[in-house]
Amino acid sequence: MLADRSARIPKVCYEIFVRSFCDSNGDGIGDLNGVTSKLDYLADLGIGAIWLTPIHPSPSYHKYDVTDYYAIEPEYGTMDDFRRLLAGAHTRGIAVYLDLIVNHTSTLHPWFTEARKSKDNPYRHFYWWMTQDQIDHLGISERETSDDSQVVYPWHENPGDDEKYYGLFFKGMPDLNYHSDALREEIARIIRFWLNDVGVDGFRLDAARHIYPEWDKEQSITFWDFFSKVVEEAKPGAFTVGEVWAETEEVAPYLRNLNATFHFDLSFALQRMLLAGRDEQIVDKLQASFNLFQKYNPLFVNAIMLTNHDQERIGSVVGGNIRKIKLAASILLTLPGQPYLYYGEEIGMLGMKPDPYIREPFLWTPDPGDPQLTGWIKPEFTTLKTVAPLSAQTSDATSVFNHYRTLIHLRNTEPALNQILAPNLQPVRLGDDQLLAYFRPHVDRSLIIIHNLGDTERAMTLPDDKSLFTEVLFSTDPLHETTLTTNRLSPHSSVILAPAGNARAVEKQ
Ligand SMILES: [Ca+2]
Ligand SMILES: [Ca+2]
Repeated sequence: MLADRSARIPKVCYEIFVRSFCDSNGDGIGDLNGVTSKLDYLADLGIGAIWLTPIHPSPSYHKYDVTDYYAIEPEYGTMDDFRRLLAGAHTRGIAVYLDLIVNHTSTLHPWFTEARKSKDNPYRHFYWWMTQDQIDHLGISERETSDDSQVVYPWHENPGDDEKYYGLFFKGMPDLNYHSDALREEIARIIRFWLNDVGVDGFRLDAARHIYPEWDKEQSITFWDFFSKVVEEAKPGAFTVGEVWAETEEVAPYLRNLNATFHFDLSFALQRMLLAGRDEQIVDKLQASFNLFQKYNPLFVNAIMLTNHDQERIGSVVGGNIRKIKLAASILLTLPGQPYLYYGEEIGMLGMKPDPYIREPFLWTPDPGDPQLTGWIKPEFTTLKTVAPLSAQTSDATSVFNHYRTLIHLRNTEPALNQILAPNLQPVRLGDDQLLAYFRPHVDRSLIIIHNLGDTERAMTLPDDKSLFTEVLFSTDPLHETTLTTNRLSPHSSVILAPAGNARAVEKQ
């Protein structure tokens, strides 16, 4: 039964920041028809699902402040364009997840423009309102900053009003108040519209841990009882993946109602390990996480990523070092769970904060006048001087792109690698913290994966019970092409080993 359920869960996902991905009409802004034109590309890469950052009408460039949940942002296209995208994706076996922002709206959303008019407006209770006295009495005028919000003063003036409204992320993003049943009914309608009338496959859920404010925090977990019930009734099997940007212990309870949560602790641990060249007992930590997640949901999906649109790009984290960029991919794509690639990772895109510069245009070709190239921002990090465009990488067997592509296809075809439910992962103890080694047991064929995280060659000796794992299924180390011929592993190299007597795929370096 686990295998049946697993088969329906997309294996490798791809996050698209729509504005920066591909332009179809020459206005320099990435759009839905641009995404549709790249579905063959994504299918060839081996992608099973795409997560589109918000596509609803919004005054901001990132569109995380929605003004209409039933429409498409005109800069990105029309509802017909979206339906074509969806149909094209489904034809290719690619699921589509919509980024749904239910924590807050734009101040320009009609609910808020109504709510701010007066205390007796029917939409007033869709948001949080308090007088300064009430705020002071509860001691909630200031908050401690968190990874996902640097805001200290979350209460904002509504001119001419003695009550302030609560906006955790920004004064232009008032938080919705789910004590209102009328609001819950509106959200349920929106869910049903996208799942049933339009036909999306699931949602990526923004700010899932902030649905209720900090003083009502427990209710942020129970909110998802309501949400998942609506989803399940509307479209059984629709997928939900939540952004719970917090430590693993705080993330776990959200899995009671969400299929998946992003593993931020893992993302940061991988980044630290790549920088330090040392393992942090990550396999033991993952096993502990899985045990915890399992208590809340035996069918939990661990959504793993190197970075996303809110984090500095992995390429820049490792200083643009191509070997480390490949090593990062080798680790991500051999761990259990459902990996999410952030668009452009597969060509080694670079980017550091502020946010717009971790969301730069995808480089399709070396032509600065390429009509597909988005131009809403002048890139600072990913330029033709620093990153080889996709068209140059496809024909280069040693490129970052072909590294990703080979690994994704290996993951898609190797049951031990693509197991998502009941993650199969055990440590392989090699007694050297510069080596990261793990075992992926599977009835079809078990695999051992070994990475050298550091910049010196290391010796390795497999434990006695793993000594038959000498067939090289995949390697970035020229020392190991088809069989484990020496017990050395080159700097920043990875090998995937199968029991002797199996077929193999070897990557050129
Ligand atoms: Ca456009
Ligand atoms: Ca909230």
